[in-house]
Amino acid sequence: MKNLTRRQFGAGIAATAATLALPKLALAQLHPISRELPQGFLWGCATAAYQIEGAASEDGRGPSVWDTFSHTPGKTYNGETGDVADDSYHLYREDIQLLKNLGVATYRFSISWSRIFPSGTGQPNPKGLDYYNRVVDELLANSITPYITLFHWDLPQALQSRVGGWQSRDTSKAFADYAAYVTKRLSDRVHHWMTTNEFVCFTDNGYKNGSFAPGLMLPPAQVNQIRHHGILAHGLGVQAIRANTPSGTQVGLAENTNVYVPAIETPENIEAARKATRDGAAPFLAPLMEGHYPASYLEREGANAPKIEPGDMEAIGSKLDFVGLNVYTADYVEADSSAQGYAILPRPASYPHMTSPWIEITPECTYWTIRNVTDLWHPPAIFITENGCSSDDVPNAAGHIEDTDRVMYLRNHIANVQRAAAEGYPIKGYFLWSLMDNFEWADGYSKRFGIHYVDFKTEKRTPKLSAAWYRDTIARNAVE
Ligand code: PNW
Repeated sequence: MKNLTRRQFGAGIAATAATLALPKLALAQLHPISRELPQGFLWGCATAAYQIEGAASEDGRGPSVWDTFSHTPGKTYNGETGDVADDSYHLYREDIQLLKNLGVATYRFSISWSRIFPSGTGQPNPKGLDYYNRVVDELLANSITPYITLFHWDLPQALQSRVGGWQSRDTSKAFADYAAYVTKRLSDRVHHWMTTNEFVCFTDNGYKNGSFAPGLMLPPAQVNQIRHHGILAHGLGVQAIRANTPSGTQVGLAENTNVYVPAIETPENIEAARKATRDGAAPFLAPLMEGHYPASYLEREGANAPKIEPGDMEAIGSKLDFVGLNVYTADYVEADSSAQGYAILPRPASYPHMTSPWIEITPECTYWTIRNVTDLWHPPAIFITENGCSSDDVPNAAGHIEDTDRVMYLRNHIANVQRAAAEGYPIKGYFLWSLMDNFEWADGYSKRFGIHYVDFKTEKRTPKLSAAWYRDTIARNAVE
């Protein structure tokens, strides 16, 4: 048989299929679709300081709002706290070996502000920085690139007590000082920085519905001002990082902007998903990318709209090197004739979710968040800075954890990341949440998100089936 090019072979199959009226599925099987990610795609895992470190009052660390909140009766599942968590403060070398065994190129972790500045501002605590120096050096010795988040919700309690935390713009300024201090000292070795993680979780959840620290329930005008101080901290933080690091340092953030998937991929619904994405991002990602709040947001909020000072929007709109997107779930939308131009579809009662009820299974979310954000704002690079799920992991008699539901979740989400890459969207890497089970905020230790099982009595780490699956995926640089 003569050698055929791929195209000739495909054409031949198509002709045969037409003659024999093969069902479409069989044709797809004969046409294997490439599942590869681009060369140099960055695979990683993510964690956050308060969720893994423990050592809550060691080496001069000051308390954060999460220490106070978790120690307040009734705020977290079973009153659980991050006092010990995964004890990664002491076991970080072991944790870096877990990363090494997976074959990841990068590790996203966060710095505890109150280890560096125990009272939020003022006198730094050198022992705090020493810990992160050790972590960075150990990562680099293992050829793993650090991606550091400066603020993953653990605001120094001193700032909450002194100025009301995010109620005051003093906190935004204090964040910039902290960012300057840390990046100046680590940027000889660390070239990728994220300012903040998930605005809505430390503003609305902390000060509007009270489900997260500091557990307040304030009226809308105050909440909008708090949101403004959150994005202002990011903006002042970007300026501070740029002023204190060598050129070439990459600055971005990690944001869980709402994700909208067109229910059917028609041009109208695709446009609807884009509009919904901008509206959903109105208090946070939209002003960062556009340098101003969307007019519709300011109109809707009216007298409750945030008070903006000169220079705020310039800082907030600082150019970023990348946008990190944390993505777990999405809503489906359709175009309609309403003023906003779309409807968010209600979910049928039968809609499936992972063990955390808020993670409704929507694997298309990774593709659509990358596409919507790119089409709206064209950032130079995008990372998925978090994606993963909880699972009711129970070791079997042999001690194995067969978390097939997590493998299903990851396979489908990463396939959608691959789709975005194949279509040319600027998706550069993927950080799985999370490296290991950890303190899941208000859910305490009741929800496990790790691909390594942690026995919280002994601190023993055990790779789950999903860790083996992820290692295999990374080795192939493809999703199967
Ligand atoms: C993210 N929700 O938080 C955080 O960045 C992580 O620290 C966290 O462990 C992870 O996702 C898993 O929860 C979220 O209820 C927590 O919509 C809750 C929600 C979203 C994100």
